Amino acid sequence: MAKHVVVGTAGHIDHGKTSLVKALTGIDTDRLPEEKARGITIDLGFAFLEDPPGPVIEIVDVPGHERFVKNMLAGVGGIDLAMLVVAADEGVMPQTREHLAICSLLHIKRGLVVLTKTDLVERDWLELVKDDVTALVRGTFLEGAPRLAVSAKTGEGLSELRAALRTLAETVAARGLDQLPRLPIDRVFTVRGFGTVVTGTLTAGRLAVDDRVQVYPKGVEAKIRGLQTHGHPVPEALAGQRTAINLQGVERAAVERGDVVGLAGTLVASSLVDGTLELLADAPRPVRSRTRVRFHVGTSEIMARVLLLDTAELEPGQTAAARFRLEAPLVALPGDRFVVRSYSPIVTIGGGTILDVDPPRFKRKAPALVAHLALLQTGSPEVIVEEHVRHVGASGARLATLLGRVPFGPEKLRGLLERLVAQGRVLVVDREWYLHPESSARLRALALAAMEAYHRANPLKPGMSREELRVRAGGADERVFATLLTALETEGVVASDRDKVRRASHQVRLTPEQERVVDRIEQEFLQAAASPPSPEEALGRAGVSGGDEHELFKFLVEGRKLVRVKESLYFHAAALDTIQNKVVALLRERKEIGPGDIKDLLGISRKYAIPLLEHLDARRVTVRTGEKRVLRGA
Ligand SMILES: Nc1nc2c(ncn2[C@@H]2O[C@H](COP(=O)(O)OP(=O)(O)O)[C@@H](O)[C@H]2O)c(=O)[nH]1
Ligand SMILES: [Mg+2]
Repeated sequence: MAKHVVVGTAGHIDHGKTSLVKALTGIDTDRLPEEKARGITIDLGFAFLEDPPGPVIEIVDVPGHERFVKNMLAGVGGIDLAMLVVAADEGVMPQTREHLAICSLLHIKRGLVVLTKTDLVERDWLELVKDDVTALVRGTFLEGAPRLAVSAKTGEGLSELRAALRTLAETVAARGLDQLPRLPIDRVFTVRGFGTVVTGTLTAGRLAVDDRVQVYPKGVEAKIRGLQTHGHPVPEALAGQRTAINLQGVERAAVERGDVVGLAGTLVASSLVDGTLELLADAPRPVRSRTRVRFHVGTSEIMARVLLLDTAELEPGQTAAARFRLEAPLVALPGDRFVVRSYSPIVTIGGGTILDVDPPRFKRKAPALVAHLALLQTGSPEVIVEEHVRHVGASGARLATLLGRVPFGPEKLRGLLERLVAQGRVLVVDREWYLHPESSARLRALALAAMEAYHRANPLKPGMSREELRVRAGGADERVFATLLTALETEGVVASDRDKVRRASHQVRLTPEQERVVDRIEQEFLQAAASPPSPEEALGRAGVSGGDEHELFKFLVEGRKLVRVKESLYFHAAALDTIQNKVVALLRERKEIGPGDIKDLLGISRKYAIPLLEHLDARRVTVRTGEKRVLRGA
């Protein structure tokens, strides 16, 4: 497939951008009736140049009017090359500077400068304007870039411009496909018979027909019914292509410019993002914390308050760590560049790089936050991933969750996690689920402390329930907690018995007096066999008062010496086994028995006979048929 390169125009109003695009491509990008009537560009326009086998050059024509810089920003977010247009008769003007600053802030790497309307000026004048432009682009990404003089009216210089664009387009590196696909929406419309269509530049990854997608930040779910790139239906769109998506299952009204199409369940909508803030050297005034700004990322514009993290005031030309509290949710990924404009007057004052889209909610802990951001900004890819796993804490992080928070695609992230696991810097909870060793150590300390506290408070209990321990250890995720317990058992630190766990070193120790009481109670039940005493009676005969809530009675039940058959009715475990054997033997002989047979067999009253039969039913030894019992499975 031919390479696609997106070129964005930039420059002051009336400098001939739209005329130039039309002269180059034959396409009039001013489509709106109002644009036609007023002769100015209000919103974005789209055109393309196809010259096989050369790259397909897609052009986004932006408005130059200062009132529509917002639309210009939505258009240049995804471009590869900037074409800065300066009218030879007017020279450098305010939006020439502002658009250049915006392209620089967005880290657009390459482009060219076009001096238009050369038919209107003399040679000498053109030379003066060229000098101005040289001074303007000095120190920017356009320093040393190709510079062409053209006239859209006479056609002079157009073929040279086409050739220059083509040469430049050849140098644009293909975008990475190992990234979460994202398409910041710049237009939404309906096509009769097809429904909702959105367009934008696919900034990363690939999207295919039938993909399940979501429109973020609202999370509206949809399926891709069709895809087009510059007018042709395609089965798949790749990073860098201007793409139209026909969305199935979405109302036109549910989607707007600024929203982002991504695969279902991949992106994060956040009202808080952290990053760097670079104030332009010619920003009109310093920025203080709580300053209200317009935050532009992708095709969206969202109001936000700046919180400076390591300085009280940011001077023009300086850079600082900043948190942005957004007035509506934003969808971005770390590494995205953004532009900031002042609330009033509306001028571009700076921009920066997003470092964290799901930042820790630290309060008054700016130094820790600044250190965290410094790691995300300058750390190696491994350090960045480790830092994110550290920050999710005891719940651990799943690969799918991490993907929406790191500047790496799925393949790269998998590789990084594998390396971190091999180095012991990240632990595995389960498939594609990770935990930081610090979180594991913290959870381990909490769990051991909770167990010790429990043993101190309940010296006669052999152990505590796993669930109670999990809750007392801070309510860690069940899977994370189970992994920890397994590790502790393997190490021999913790022992478990069915759903009860204890410190391996824990032993129930009775005083001589307690031992005497326990022995006596046990003897009472053993001797009484099939006609056991009530708990109160047994305790009374051992010289203590109380019922089955007494700690020594519970000790016998938990130690499974005594078995509860129904409320207030306990049997000694050995006695129950004997009873069961006798009943089974009788059933083998008679095939079926009733309560009367049990009474005779064991010499007991109905008070015991009925609960015992029900207990044997519950133990799945017998089955009831009418008033009779038969052996289960017989
Ligand atoms: N003489 C001359 N006029 C031009 C040329 N290019 C554009 N214009 C005129 O300049 C005005 C503004 O052009 P337009 O393309 O709308 O500028 P934009 O606002 O930068 O898009 C229009 O009246 C055009 O006809 C040119 O190369 N020569
Ligand atoms: Mg225009």
